[in-house]
Amino acid sequence: MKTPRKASTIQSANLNDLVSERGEGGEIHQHATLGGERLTTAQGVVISDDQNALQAGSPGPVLLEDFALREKIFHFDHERIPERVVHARGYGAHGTFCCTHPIRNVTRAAPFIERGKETPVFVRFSTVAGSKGSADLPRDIRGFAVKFYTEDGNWDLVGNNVPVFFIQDAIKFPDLVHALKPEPDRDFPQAASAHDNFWDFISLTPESMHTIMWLMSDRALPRSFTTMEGFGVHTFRFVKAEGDSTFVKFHWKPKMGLQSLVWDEAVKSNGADPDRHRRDLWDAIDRGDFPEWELGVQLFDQDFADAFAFDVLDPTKLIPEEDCPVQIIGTLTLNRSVDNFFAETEQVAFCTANVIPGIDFTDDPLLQGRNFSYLDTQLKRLGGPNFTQIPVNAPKGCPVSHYQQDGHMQTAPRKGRINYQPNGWGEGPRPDPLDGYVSYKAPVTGPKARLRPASFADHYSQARQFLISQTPTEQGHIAAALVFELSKCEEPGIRARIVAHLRNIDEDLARKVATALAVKPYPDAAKAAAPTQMDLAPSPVLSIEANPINSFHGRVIGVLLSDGFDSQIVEDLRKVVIAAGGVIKVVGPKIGGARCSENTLHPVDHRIGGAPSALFDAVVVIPGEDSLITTPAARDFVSDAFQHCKFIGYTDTAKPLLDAVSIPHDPVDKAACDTGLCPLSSAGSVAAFVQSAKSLRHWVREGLFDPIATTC
Ligand code: HDE
Repeated sequence: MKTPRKASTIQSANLNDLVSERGEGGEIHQHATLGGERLTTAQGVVISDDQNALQAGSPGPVLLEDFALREKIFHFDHERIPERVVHARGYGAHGTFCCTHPIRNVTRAAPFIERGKETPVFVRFSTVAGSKGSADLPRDIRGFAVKFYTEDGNWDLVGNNVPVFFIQDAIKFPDLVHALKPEPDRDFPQAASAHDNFWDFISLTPESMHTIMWLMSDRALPRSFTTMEGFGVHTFRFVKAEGDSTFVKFHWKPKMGLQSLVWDEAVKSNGADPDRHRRDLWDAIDRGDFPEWELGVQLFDQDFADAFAFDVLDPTKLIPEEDCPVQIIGTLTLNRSVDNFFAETEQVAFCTANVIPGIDFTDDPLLQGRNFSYLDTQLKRLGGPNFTQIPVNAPKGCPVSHYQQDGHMQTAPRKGRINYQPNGWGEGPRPDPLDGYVSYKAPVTGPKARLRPASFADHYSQARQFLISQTPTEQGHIAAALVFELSKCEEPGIRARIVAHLRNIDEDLARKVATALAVKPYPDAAKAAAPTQMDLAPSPVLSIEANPINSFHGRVIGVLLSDGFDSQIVEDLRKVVIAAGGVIKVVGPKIGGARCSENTLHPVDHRIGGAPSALFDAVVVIPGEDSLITTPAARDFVSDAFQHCKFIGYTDTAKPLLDAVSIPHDPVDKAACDTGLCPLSSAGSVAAFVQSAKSLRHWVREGLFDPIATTC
């Protein structure tokens, strides 16, 4: 655990730094006091005054020769670079990958050959659709890109938080992204798939149905970066020094377990804290609670691939863990936030083609297209071919030696006369045929043609398998999400076409959606290139709810209180929550603090109204003299927590507020928490509350609300 970063304080000396004085003619001179670090131009010339432009007369025309003004504004004018065309909104951190179970028997890849070996990494999480300034919690897939700085060069595992993708061939990607992004005439909706163009494209792209099930599921509303899985998506190859190859699929598994928000909560969270995910990661690293993921691999050979029900090169398919177990091989720890967002998170340049000896590609057509795209996009975004010299992109721990030269922003020119090879000067780097990167000798046969393999034809079976692997609650969320999204489409034909696809996945789901959207007549099932396999077994690991984690680590409890509150309860709660690795945030009427029943002033983290319960994993309600029943934001706080199925701890003093919003609380003597509503009166009851709150949601309560009715 590291010592938490000290909040930066504004030194009072700095406040007095700028001195305003009257000159002889009455003019105002603003200048800095002497001492401390000196301000310079980018050329290193010390600046005497950066508050007043150089003018002829006072006031008078500003002179062209004012190089300090010209340089400052020139640089400001060029501060923006093109944002990423997808995954524009992202957040990164540094960390370490530690190998826990070496797999030398399948790969020579440097990070995986020795137990305890540490490889530095940089990770960037992102949303796909929204622009750089969009909110953190739209319904969307998340990027999970990891750059490993190995001694054999940089390896980028550029994955997502879902294991499958919308399309099977890279040539469709620009259309998919155009359809998803804001519509070109009106430039809305921002960061949302709920619009005609997206669903029109999807309704005409049956191969996307599996990923659509994931996008409509709770996976698309992660509680934080630290509670999502990551997947390499494609099948890659591990290669041994001797050249033998094993297929591999990569999985990141969060140590905090999987956790997601419900839709209404995500919407409110976006309003209350659009930076929720980045703040959560920053805060966790800042308090020394370093987020961790395990890296797992599914390893299989050609025989497995041949026998598997789907093509392992089809990126719209996953391999169920039940069919091919995930072997854990190491741990990723994020332990250092960036020093500068732009320099690191914005300029980091990932590329699927960045591989190291021991890792190779397969013929997955999407992966092949990506290998082309990423280098190309970096050239546009970063303005030249030398972006590999930017520190966050530069290899660490291995020499870089080549004859590439010149170009924009060259900062690492080769010394001397030799800039080519072979050369007879006996100088400069040479290829190493023994230890250099050798591509796996995959045989290539077949005609040159624009063909989709017949083995990619089944578009519905795994969509169905995902659906039936979800709990009834989660299935309800998928139906509600489909209804919400399609209700935002203006063209009724699009809704009907989607229902036609749903009929190939699950008749119940199709009916529910069609009924809620009044799709009439009920459409025939879409014509399928391959019939749905109805007998695929559910894969329980695909459910979030079915795989709870018995821990409160990293979770946040929001405590709603008012003056005169019972400080003993807060004290007891703090002890239990901190011992469980969680965090408490106090929400009170005034940010200046709240007085307890003993009249002591206690700190308050958020003002009521500034922090709705959507921001917390569980809540405690302990008003004092003011019952808060006439405070609308306090009423929303508890009624939202109830509707979002959160665990609610409350004291007797909270009963009027619960009554005011019709929350049927329990009598105090009832066994704690069996309805997710937990009376608090003692240290024991507080401990029982936190123990119950580990299960995060009291989903049974959702039965009181019809998610479809509330979303359409
Ligand atoms: Fe990307 N993708 N992608 N993608 N992708 C980009 O590269 C692309 C795909 C993913 O944090 C771009 O640097 C094509 C699948 C992540 O900087 C671009 C295709 C998966 C990130 C690009 C795909 C991803 C990107 C935009 C279809 C999951 C963010 C900016 C063939 C396995 C990386 C950039 C970061 C970014 C192209 C499909 C993940 C345009 C052509 C599948 C996590 O090059």
